[in-house]
Amino acid sequence: MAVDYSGTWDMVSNVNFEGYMVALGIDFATRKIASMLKPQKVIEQDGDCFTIKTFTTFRNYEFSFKIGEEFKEVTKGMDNRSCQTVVSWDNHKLVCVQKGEKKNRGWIHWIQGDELHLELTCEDRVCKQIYKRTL
Ligand code: VL7
Repeated sequence: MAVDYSGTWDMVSNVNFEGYMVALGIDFATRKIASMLKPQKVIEQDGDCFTIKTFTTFRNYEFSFKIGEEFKEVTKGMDNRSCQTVVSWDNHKLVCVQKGEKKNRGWIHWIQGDELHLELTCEDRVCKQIYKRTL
């Protein structure tokens, strides 16, 4: 395995999370709370099988997938929509497409040095987050 995402990662930067949440239709009050959060990601990777847990003091989200297998994802605790979701490798990047009511929805993860990068897209909004490994 050329790249291993496993580990515990703490958010260090979050650009345009507001725009991403607006695109998802998240209400004002929830956006104000969510914008203050510093999520922690716990990723378990076994070959092509992943579990990504996103923890905050407000809400948590857990999501498991196998590369190339499309399944129904319900974004519970976020915008509570159903998507047909599939994650693929693009070289060492993890590319997720979330087909559903929202156009152009998905995310990309990659590792750069000791950083985990995440780009979240919905419609014309892109949020860019960076995480560092917990020491
Ligand atoms: C993306 C949340 C905003 C509602 C709560 C905010 C709590 C934490 O898609 C994500 O991760 C992928 C890639 O790592 C794996 O599932 C999580 C979080 C964006 C969208 C919606 C605000 C309310 C957020 C659970």
